[in-house]
Amino acid sequence: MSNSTIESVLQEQRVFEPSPAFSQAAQIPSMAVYQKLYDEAAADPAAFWAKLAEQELDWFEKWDTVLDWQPPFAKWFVGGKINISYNCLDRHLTTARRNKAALIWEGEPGDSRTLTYAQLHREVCQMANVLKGMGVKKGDRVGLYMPMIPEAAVAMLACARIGAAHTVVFGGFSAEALRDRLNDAEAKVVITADGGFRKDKAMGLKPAVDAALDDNAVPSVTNVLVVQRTQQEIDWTTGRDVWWHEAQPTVSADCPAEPMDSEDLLFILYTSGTTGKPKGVVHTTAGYNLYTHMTFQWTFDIKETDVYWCTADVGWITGHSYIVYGPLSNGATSLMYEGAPRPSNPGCTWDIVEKHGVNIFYTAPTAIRAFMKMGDELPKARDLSSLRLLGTVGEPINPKAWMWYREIIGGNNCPIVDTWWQTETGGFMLTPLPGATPTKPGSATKPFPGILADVVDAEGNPVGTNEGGYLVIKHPWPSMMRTVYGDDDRFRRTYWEHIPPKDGKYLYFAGDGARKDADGYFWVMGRTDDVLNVSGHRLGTMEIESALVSHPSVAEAAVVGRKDELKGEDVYAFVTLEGTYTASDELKAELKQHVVKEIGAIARPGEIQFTDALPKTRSGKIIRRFLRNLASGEEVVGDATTMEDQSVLEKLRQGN
Ligand code: 7RM
Repeated sequence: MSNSTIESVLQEQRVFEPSPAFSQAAQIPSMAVYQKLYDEAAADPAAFWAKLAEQELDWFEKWDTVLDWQPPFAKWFVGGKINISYNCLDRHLTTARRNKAALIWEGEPGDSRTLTYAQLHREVCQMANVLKGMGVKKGDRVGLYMPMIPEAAVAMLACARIGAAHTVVFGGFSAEALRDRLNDAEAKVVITADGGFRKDKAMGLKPAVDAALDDNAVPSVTNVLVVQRTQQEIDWTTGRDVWWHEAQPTVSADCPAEPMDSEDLLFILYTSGTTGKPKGVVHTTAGYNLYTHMTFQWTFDIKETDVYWCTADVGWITGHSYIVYGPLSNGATSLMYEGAPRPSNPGCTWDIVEKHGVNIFYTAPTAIRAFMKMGDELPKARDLSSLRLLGTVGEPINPKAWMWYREIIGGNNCPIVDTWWQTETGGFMLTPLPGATPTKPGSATKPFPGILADVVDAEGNPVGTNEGGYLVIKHPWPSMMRTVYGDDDRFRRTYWEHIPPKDGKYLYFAGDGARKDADGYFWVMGRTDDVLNVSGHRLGTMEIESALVSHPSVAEAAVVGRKDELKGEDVYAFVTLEGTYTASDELKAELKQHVVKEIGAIARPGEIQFTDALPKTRSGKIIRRFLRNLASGEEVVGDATTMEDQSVLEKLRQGN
């Protein structure tokens, strides 16, 4: 991490204590209580988690072994039988929560719907029975390609109910990206919608599913279940495609939850890595249920009457863990919004907070920066006094945005929980507990109880106070990813061998750099690998390079991140062309569109620079460091003597 970044982080020195009123009412009311939990968990993690598993979840059968750790493979609650759909639904039906709102949904053109726990349970059972009717069995995989509508949550819970693993593909991904993921998972059924609304526009989803499945390109898929949302004209494949609204009335609303082994596959979620092919991150049932349950409960200090709103999309891990599973397992009310702040109504986010009296609001720094840019008048014109807790996730938050969030949205009265975690970790790893932890703007503060985190050097030795290093986790936790789907070897290489294991001790390396200050607070600095963070979305530079090179005009491509005020990082691509092609603005536009087609709009390069050659070492490795400097208009720093051809740099500087 560059010195300038560290300095900008260090500028804000203030510490914010939770108010006495907040602490008094909180589940974890003080640092003393946090420390006690932390110490207890650190001394005997298995005992700590076992106690909570017993107290907090319903089991069909208790486990024999809490943790079976054969590094780097962990199994939690071995021998136990459990179902997360049961824990999210059935067990609430015999309590006062039966008629409580489970999901409040705000649709983009002003539609609105509330599903109580009883109603959600009914829909989930029906969809589970429709899936069974299509031949979906325990152990099968089901692909989801959905807009942000209640049926997305219904579909996830329906899969979990019958023991089928879901793999949700973000609706913004292209047909090509969808096809690759469905094939890797060998999905049997795809659940989608005709389309979804986003920023006043209806966008198609079913057409992308059709394109992905064209010419039998995904031979494992036998059926497509389609939810009607936009009523767009869509193509129909008889025998394969089924309307949800036609199937729903034909099935029973009774579908007992399948008892699952603790370690049965719950879902696969694909995420970007250093190499080209996205990784299928594998999460299993019991440990994921427990960990998302506990982190949701303590970090959001959830109260029975709270309305909680997480603005993520269910296509990302944040949507899985903290729109669906964590909140519902706790019997909370989770608000789901279909769209994004839209041109015709830039204040809609705050309208929704006011309309539903939202108490807990969880969003990303990129959104906070966008809200900031829209001006203070929009939030100030609404009554936001229902808010009592704010959260952020996805990338390091700059102290300026943190302060704005606190003052303008939180009225100086709401703690902010800056939660650091990943698709791979399943749930929060570093986070304040809002009634206990004094917060520092820009720091994700301290590990959740049961998480042993540290900052180490390349050999795995702890670094000194305020020294930069690799952020690692030293002990397995219940919701850690179990493997890369179908590729144990890649799992081991990617996460556990980057820092070589010593004396049988394995360190989980997350891919982020960090430092720890004198108070033991962690400051996450961002990725140390070739992964970009664009608006809180992870993109591998290799993925985008592969997409570019698949265009006939491109000989070679190198993608780097360029600092962007709103998005955090933007995609900047250097491209060399095949001999018969010449650089032009039309070709630039075509290449950008090509990336959108191959991956999706989130990966569209902000800038493409054509060049005759890329800077390389004598052994042929692209020197990305130089390219990063060039992309952000900085002086090219560092040693250039390893370069094969010095003139390349000079040419690049001059823009060609
Ligand atoms: C939840 C999620 C993971 C990457 C991670 C970090 C970055 C996420 C924070 C953060 C600083 C945070 N999953 N990241 N949260 N960096 N502070 N609070 O985002 O798999 O999509 O991305 O996101 O680099 O490695 S993810």
